Amino acid sequence: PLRPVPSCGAGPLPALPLVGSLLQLAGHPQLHLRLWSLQGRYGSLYGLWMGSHYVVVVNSYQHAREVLLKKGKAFAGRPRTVTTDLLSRGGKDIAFASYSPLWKFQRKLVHAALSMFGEGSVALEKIICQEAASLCETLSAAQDAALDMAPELTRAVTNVVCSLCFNSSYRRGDPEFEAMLEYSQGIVDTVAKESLVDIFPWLQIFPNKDLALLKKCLKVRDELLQQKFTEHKEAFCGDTVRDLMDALLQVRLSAENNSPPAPGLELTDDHLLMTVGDIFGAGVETTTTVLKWTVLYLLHYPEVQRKIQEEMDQKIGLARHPHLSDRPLLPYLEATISEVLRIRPVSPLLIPHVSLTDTSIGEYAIPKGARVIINLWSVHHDEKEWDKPEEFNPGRFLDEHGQHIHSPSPSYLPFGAGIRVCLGEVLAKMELFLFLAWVLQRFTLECPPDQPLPSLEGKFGVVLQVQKFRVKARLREAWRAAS
Ligand code: HEM
Ligand code: PLO
Repeated sequence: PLRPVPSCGAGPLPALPLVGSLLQLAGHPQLHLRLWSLQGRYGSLYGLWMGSHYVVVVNSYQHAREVLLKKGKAFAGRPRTVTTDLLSRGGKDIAFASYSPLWKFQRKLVHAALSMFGEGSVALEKIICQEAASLCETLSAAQDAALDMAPELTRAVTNVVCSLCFNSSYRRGDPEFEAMLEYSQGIVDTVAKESLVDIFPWLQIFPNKDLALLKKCLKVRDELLQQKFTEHKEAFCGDTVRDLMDALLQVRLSAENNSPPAPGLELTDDHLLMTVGDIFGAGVETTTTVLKWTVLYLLHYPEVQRKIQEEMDQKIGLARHPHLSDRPLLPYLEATISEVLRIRPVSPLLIPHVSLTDTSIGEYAIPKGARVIINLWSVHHDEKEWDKPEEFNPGRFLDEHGQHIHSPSPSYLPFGAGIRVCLGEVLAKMELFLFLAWVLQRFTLECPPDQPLPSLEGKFGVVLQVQKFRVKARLREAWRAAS
């Protein structure tokens, strides 16, 4: 039923159009598509009630920019939900923690650590290339078989974040890695099952099998994190900082040696563990998902794959491996990655934001405490902004000479923007570029014969997942001849 919008001190602004009944969302597994299609009836900005929560849905980039950039601080909160509270021990991480001085401090620390170990560091490039080489070896060994690439892609990506977070890596078949694969899938399947908005808050009262699975998976994750933490504490001497965990330990040590931290600024063990857990979880699930989507699109669009390979043959050749410094030489590959991030955004509703004060979006009043969903799917599929948005066309990101990449529309925010912008953008782009360049230099990826092309429909959840599919990785003739 219709309910009034909560009163708001933002002045004489009109209240938003209100979606009359939640039934309009029911039974639709793809929440982003449902919220997208409701625009037809309610306009691009509308409100709805989910249980006791007033939720505002933003479907246009003008409003998205207003929320994320222009009024970023007013909208920098996060909602608390049953599942994310379990995942983050009540918001002691970064992604699911609401705005606070401690959250700001955690972000700053991670940002500094990522700049130190990651972004642009020769050591990190070496690690990514090592993993890419190992991935190529596995593909070679599986020559012509119909292979599920997912576990190998995940292992490659996991080893990169593992080395950043814990200075360690996994071999094939490592039981700890297998356990991690299983728990992480369980978490992805259950966290925010009905979207991060927790449409069904009664989950708390009636624990069901999803909640039980989430708790079981978190137990395994927590044991793993705790073990890494203990090992690091024992080995840490304060001089050498090997990884993110050491960096956080060092901050705490120097805080202990100086004056006690200001109230509310104390980094507890929980904060430390949840922060690393976030980077590890985000680092693995997001980048792997994009790699899977890219491979899937290359199966559907062999001409795009051919063009990437032609560009590589011309600019790099086959006598050496691709380097990070080759990025400006391979605009078509970069454009392909950009197009995948547009057409299948990893996080189609971002993570919900919360207004921290009475404020406004466009000409509408937004009360303090409203949950704000930015529908990135709508922003990336807006017909007013994109020519044939349903079409996969990397060329749209290239200038007329095909030499430089640029976005043809400002309606493009794959990593969000503003105060809550993704912390891993630089790292993710390094990995995507290098892994894809290495694989496509050597292999042509094809749909196994006699099998239909796998579906391009995603499965909505905390990330937009790809359904399982198999690939034939054929060693390129040119590569065979050259080596
Ligand atoms: C948040 C996208 C990779 C760490 C986000 C958000 C998006 C996003 C859309 C939410 C922004 C918002 O709520 O306004 C992506 C995409 C990735 C990627 C498309 C890969 C292509 C990574 C990686 C890491 C990472 C590799 C870790 C190193 C985070 C963290 C947040 C976040 C910690 C929470 C930030 C906050 O709430 O303050 N990401 N991400 N992401 N991402 Fe990423
Ligand atoms: C993925 C499963 C892991 O086991 C735990 C985890 C931690 C951080 C989450 C990530 C999951 C999913 C993707 C998220 C990330 C924080 C930021 C990122 C939500 C649940 C995005 C894309 O917003």
